[in-house]
Amino acid sequence: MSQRTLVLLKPDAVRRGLVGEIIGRLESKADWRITALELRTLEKATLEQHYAEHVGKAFYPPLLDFMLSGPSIVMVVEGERVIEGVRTLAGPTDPIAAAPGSIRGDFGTIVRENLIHASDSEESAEREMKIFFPGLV
Ligand code: IDP
Ligand code: MG
Repeated sequence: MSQRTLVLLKPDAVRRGLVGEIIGRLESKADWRITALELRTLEKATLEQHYAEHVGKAFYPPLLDFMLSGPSIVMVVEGERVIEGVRTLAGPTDPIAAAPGSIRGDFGTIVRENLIHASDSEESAEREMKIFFPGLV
């Protein structure tokens, strides 16, 4: 089942020079391809839409500050079961709990700066792709 998902490489990943390493892992999965990609400093309004489900939580204001702190890579990845697949490659939200071999498990230590965002369902993917790539068909 071919799908599309919205992936962000967060400002920590860009600052630390991990873009090539992380994209390499995504590209190495059989049949997956990147169909849109941009290095972009995200706007506050965009992030407010993207993280709307987290408004009111204690981690929300510092999360937005962090996401505004430098450019991110914004991309769409397409391929077989890619929504669940990128979440698996990323690992769980807390990088210390994430298994070695996962992106968060290999490179992260603190929860906020966990390197990557990936849509968590078909519904989220559709919603998020429209936020970041409104022209995408
Ligand atoms: P996810 O990115 O694994 O889907 P969410 O629960 O949707 O995780 O949270 C969105 C992002 O907010 C996380 O990736 C992380 O950067 C940040 N975050 C979530 N929970 C916490 C927390 O308890 N402390 C600090 N930051 C958090
Ligand atoms: Mg999430």
